[in-house]
Parts: sequence; structure tokens; C-alpha cells
Amino acid sequence: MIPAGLSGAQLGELYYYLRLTRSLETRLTNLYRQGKVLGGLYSSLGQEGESVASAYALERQDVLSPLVRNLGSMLVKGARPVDVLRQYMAKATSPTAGREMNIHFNDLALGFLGQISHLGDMVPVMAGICLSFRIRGEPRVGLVYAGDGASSTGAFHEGLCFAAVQRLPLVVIVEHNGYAYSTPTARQTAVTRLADKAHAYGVPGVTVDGNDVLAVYEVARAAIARARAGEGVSLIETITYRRRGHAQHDDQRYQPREEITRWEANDPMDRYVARVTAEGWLEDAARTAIDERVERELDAAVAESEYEPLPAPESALSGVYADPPHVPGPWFRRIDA
Ligand SMILES: Cc1ncc(C[n+]2csc(CCOP(=O)(O)OP(=O)(O)O)c2C)c(N)n1
Ligand SMILES: [Mg+2]
Repeated sequence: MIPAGLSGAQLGELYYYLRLTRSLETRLTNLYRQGKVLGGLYSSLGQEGESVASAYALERQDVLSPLVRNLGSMLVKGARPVDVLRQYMAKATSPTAGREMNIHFNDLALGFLGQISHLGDMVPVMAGICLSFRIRGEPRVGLVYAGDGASSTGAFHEGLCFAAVQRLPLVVIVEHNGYAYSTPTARQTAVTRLADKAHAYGVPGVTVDGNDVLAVYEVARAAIARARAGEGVSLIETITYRRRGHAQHDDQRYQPREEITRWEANDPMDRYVARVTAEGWLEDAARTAIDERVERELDAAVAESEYEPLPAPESALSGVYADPPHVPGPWFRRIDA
């Protein structure tokens, strides 16, 4: 039986998002090497599984906050590859009109919030958003990603503490991928099991094999259900590995070659494919059709975006101040007179 109550069609969909994430990052790498990507290019190679599986466990109305290595979660939420390409190439047509790069952009209708770069800060921001869900009585859940490095910042701890004491509908995923830039985890935190950080705030913390797509889906699903039921925040530590450098410009000389090779053999996509194939849940022909669909979609997205113009220089002067200056907020807390 397929685990976690998933259907065969959903297993195919999970495979689609895994493939889409990996292939889109490959396209971006090629564009970067041609000098067409502006700024850094961040790869999630080898850890796409946990982004895709955790986002897939959300409902349509839920909101997530990705980091640069969570492209997969945004695609699951409906971000279009053409917009991701435009962002990375800083095109005038990009969601931020060339003002921000990589995957720093929002789509509140689809339910993802562009991160701000400051590590850990999206935990208190998402706690606030989850507080608003509760005040408005909406059955919505927030999901926030933080790296092993981010889990050592003050903002992360304040956010988790606040979310815990308020029993907010929040799920915090700590991606234990071995490094924070060039710093190995053991050099920046004395905690070996990062899920233990949850216990300081009185909330559950679980550790899961981050390269086991179905296992991540299952624990994320349980944490999301718990949050929606009003039982509060939980933390999930996903054990994974950053197989590329911090970004393309990083030659990762501090990562032992044999360590990278060992994790190549533990690739989340390979493992997922091996599992669903061995169990007969996803036919080879269906998988090939998904591969072809992804390449077709990405051919079209690259063709559409590659030669689009950069923003006109004078456009930098617009959108700096609110215009009109007073815009009513989208909602206010009701204050009874
Ligand atoms: C508060 C803060 N300090 C430092 C940085 C610079 N910085 C950006 S990413 C990064 C490493 C992040 O490591 P981790 O949280 O483990 O995420 P990963 O890159 O492994 O996905 C650092 C130090 C930052 N953005 N914010
Ligand atoms: Mg890390």
C-alpha cells in the first residue's frame, strides 16, 4: 500500500516537482555559465526532496516562507519557472521588475513569501502571520524553512519561543545540510540533534531522513495537521546534505570529496524513483512522460525569458515611495468600542 494516504497520481505529481526543481536548476546553471544570471546562483541539488515533500503536505490556503535552497517548495505552491528564470536574470518582466534576484519574491495569492536575507528572521515573521490566521479564525497553517546555520540566530529562537507560547499554527523545518556557508555544523552549534532545540521552548521536535521524500511528507503532514487542530508549533529537523557550494562562486574546497560522493549515493530523487518503481506504484512510461513534459515546459520558459529586456535605468526611481502614500491595510483587528 502507498504510504501516507497518497494516491498513485499524487506520487506522479511529487515526481514531477522533484524533476522540475532539478531540471530548472540545471537550466539556471547553464545560463549562469553564459553570464546571463545576475548575482549568485544557489543550488538545492541533493536536498530538493525535503522542500518538495514538505510543501506538498500543505493545503492550498496555507503559506510558506522559502529560503534560497527551497525552490522546490515554491514550485509546489505554483510559482512559474518562467518567473524564476526572469528573477535570476533580473529581467524587467520579473516579479520584482529586476529589483531583487534569485527567488526573493512573493506571491500572496499562491501562498509563498519571499524571504529577507537575514538568517532566522522569517521565523518571527511567519509567527506573526500565523497569529493573524488565528485572530481571523482562518484554518491556515504557516511553514517556515531555516538552515542549520539559521537555527543558531537570535531571531530563530525568539520566533520559536513566541510561536510556542502562543500555540501558533506554525511548522518550522530546520534543514540540517552539514554547512552554513563554509562552516560545518559542529563548529557553530554544540547541539548535535537540532530537533532538540525545540524542547527548550516546550514544543515537539522530530528528526527525519530529509532525503526520504515519503518520510518527510509523512512527518510534515502530521505537524501541519497538529498545527491546524490548534495544538501549536512543531519543529522538524531534516537530515540532508548540500552537494554544491554555498552558491556557484564557492569552490567548496572545505567539503571532503568522499563526503560528497557518499551523499551522491543517497540522492533523494534516485531513492524516490527506486522506491516507487520497485513497489510498482509509478510505471516507467509515466515517469518518462513526466520527464518529457518538464523539458518541454522548461524549453518554453527559457525561450520566453532569455532575451527579454533588463529594466530601464529610470525605472529605479519609481516604486521607491508608496504611491498613493496612504493605502488602507488589507485588514485590521476589530477593536470593539
Ligand atoms: C543574520 C545573518 N548572518 C549572516 C548571513 C550571511 N549568510 C547568508 S547564507 C549563510 C549560511 C546559511 O547557512 P544555513 O542556515 O545552514 O543554510 P544553507 O545555506 O545551508 O541552506 C550566511 C552565513 C545572513 N544572511 N544573515
Ligand atoms: Mg546549512
